[in-house]
Amino acid sequence: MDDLATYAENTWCPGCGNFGLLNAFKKAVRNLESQGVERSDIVITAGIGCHAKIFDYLNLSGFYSLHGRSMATAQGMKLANPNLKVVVFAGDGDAYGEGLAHMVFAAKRNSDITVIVHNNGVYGLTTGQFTPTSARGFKGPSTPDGSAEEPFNPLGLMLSAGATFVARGYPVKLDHLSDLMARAIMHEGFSLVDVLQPCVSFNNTYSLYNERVTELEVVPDSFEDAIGAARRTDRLLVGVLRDVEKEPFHKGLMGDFVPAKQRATDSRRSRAIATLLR
Ligand SMILES: Cc1ncc(C[n+]2csc(CCOP(=O)(O)OP(=O)(O)O)c2C)c(N)n1
Ligand code: SF4
Ligand SMILES: [Mg+2]
Repeated sequence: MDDLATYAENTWCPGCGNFGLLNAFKKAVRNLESQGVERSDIVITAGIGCHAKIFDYLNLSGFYSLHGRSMATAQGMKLANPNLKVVVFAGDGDAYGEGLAHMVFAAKRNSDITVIVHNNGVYGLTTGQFTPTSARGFKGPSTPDGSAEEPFNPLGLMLSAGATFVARGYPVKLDHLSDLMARAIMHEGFSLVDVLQPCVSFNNTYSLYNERVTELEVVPDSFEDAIGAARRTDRLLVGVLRDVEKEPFHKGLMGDFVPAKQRATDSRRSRAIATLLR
């Protein structure tokens, strides 16, 4: 029996890359449990989009967020209870478009959250508009003559923003992706797993990815080498591009304080609210 499954009917298109991503994540959860992580300490959030339906398909605690606000929600969850492992499922439109500033600042402050981006290069749920990672020339309802813009490189961007763990995965390499997810969740600090997720209905990239996706053998030695690896286009390198230690945001802000457990008294909270409203 799959005790991570829910009663929700799966409405992803047959063949969607999200299926592999979901199975890789379930495997990662079981891997973490074998390392002593309690399932109840893994909490999830999501934006709005095809990617976000994963929230309904996972029997885990969490909070369904808004398009472009999943990162802000996750940071709030972490600050309220730093003992939790907080995982965000984001779309490329969600994370790299509408919510980009939230993600850049989460990386800058090394917020201890794990962001898994279902990067399908398209607004899937709203039927095919282009996103910041759509290829130049991409045709859809909002770009009928083909997008005239170059896509940006999310890994290069997030490395520059200060992300302490950056990885890229591919659902067809399910075990490899699952290991990346588990490593990202165990990393203390901001972690990004950008998933090359084919959308069979509006951006079918399976052939391109099957031809170009190549596993990185080792983590690049330096920041510059990581950027170089992220930018390669002849090969799409999957694996960990960056993994460095740095104090996470909540530790610098609150030390070992856990607001969810050490709640302030009613009178102290009333005073704090009164000060805020003054
Ligand atoms: C604040 C807000 N802006 C826009 C929308 C409309 N909207 C819902 S899903 C979506 C696109 C989602 O694209 P992406 O984040 O890439 O997810 P995908 O469906 O591709 O997984 C948009 C524009 C919304 N629901 N809320
Ligand atoms: S529209 Fe694309 S991303 Fe959405 S379920 Fe279908 S194949 Fe997957
Ligand atoms: Mg998308």
